[in-house]
Amino acid sequence: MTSNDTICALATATGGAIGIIRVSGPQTFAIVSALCSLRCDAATANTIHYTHITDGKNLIDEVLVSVFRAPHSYTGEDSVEISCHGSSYIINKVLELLVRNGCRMAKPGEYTMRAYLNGKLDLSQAEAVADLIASTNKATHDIAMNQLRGHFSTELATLREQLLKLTSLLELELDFSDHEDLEFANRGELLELSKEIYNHITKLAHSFETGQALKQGIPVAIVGKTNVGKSTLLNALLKDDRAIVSDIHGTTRDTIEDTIDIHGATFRFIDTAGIRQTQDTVEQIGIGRTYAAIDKARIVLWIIDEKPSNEEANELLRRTENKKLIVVRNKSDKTNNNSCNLLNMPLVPISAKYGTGIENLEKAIYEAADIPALTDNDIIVTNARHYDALTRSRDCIQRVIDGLQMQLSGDLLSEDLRQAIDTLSEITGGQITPNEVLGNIFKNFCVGK
Ligand SMILES: Nc1nc2c(ncn2[C@@H]2O[C@H](COP(=O)(O)OP(=O)(O)O)[C@@H](O)[C@H]2O)c(=O)[nH]1
Ligand SMILES: [Mg+2]
Repeated sequence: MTSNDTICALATATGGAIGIIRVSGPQTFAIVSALCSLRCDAATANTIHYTHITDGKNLIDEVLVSVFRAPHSYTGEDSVEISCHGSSYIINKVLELLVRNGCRMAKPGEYTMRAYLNGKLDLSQAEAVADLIASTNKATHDIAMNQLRGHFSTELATLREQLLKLTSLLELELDFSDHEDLEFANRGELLELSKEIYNHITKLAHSFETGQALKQGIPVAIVGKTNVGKSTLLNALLKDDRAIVSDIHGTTRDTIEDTIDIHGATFRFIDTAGIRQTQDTVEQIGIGRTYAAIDKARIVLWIIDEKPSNEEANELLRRTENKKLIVVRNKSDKTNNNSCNLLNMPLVPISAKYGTGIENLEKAIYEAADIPALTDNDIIVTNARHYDALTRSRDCIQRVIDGLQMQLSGDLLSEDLRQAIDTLSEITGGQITPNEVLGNIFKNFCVGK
């Protein structure tokens, strides 16, 4: 599936020392050769050549031209990368000359889209390219790299094989449908296999929550009474004076958010208004936001500076029922009473003001996040499109399971099975993907990728 037009775009960010212009498509070699003395079509694949770009009269730049031949290039087409000096004048001039000689300016993600259409990558790998470029820490980098290297695709292929096996067992059952004994003998096996597939897809779908959290920063709410040192802790974690610290109760009235990396994962800390009874309406709104922050958080740091009252403890435990709760005992410089019998929970002692115990706390936060060790084979779903396809496919399998349990006939079940397979195939683009879907995927890429 080759494209007719030859495209060009700047692939590097502007303002650098060099700019790399990518050209790809059937006329690449002819067009680039028209701008310089290099005969691209005669050049060996994967070689770099020093040459001059001219507009016919004037020398524009001394450049390096890398030559890639179809199908052994990123796009699978004949391609060239021109490394020129990073001047915006030079870059625009070279692009202008390329267009004048027959190129078209590339649309966002068009190189990767061509790579996909030429079978160099599947759709989930193509999306991983964008994730890799956008990755800002080790965790998001590792996930994108795993996906780019095809680990997710392999996992999906395994699921597809299991689904096909299920289909063939069902067909076998249909073939023998006259023999009632045989039909019942197979149903147990079918049900077993269906449940296995269901659990496998569920596990993948569940990883999306972690994937989202890692992408956006795992939300951590810092809560507690007024003046226990929440804002001081936020500043200590950020190593910056982000929040106002004072000994006046109710200083923090709104939530303040910022992110930091701990052991390669991004955490989004939310400092909140201290919880207390108050007549101040603005502060009351702030306390309302504190509760909202707890709801959104995955991890809650409950800061105490003395033994909390039963009332405070019950309220907090109630509100953090399905969260990871870390009880932080602040102001350890003032007193070293670090036990808290009332809670019967382990405490992390710190002094936010003097920065002691912060590393321990960071360790506890990282552990509470329960980030799976991203070894080579771990799959974490980060893409909403993939998550959507997984849940739809799982619904189909659920119908198969229900059908099997209700002794529905095989032809009814195989319809749901087929749909489950097709839905999973959407992720890698194994089925023909409509242009509209492709357009939506690649429009978020940068130009030149
Ligand atoms: N001695 C001591 N004082 C602290 C510590 N952390 C915070 N404080 C003080 O406690 C007061 C309230 O701190 P702040 O961070 O504004 O509390 P918040 O209301 O929970 O945000 C300020 O005077 C801080 O300097 C600490 O670890 N040790
Ligand atoms: Mg505060």
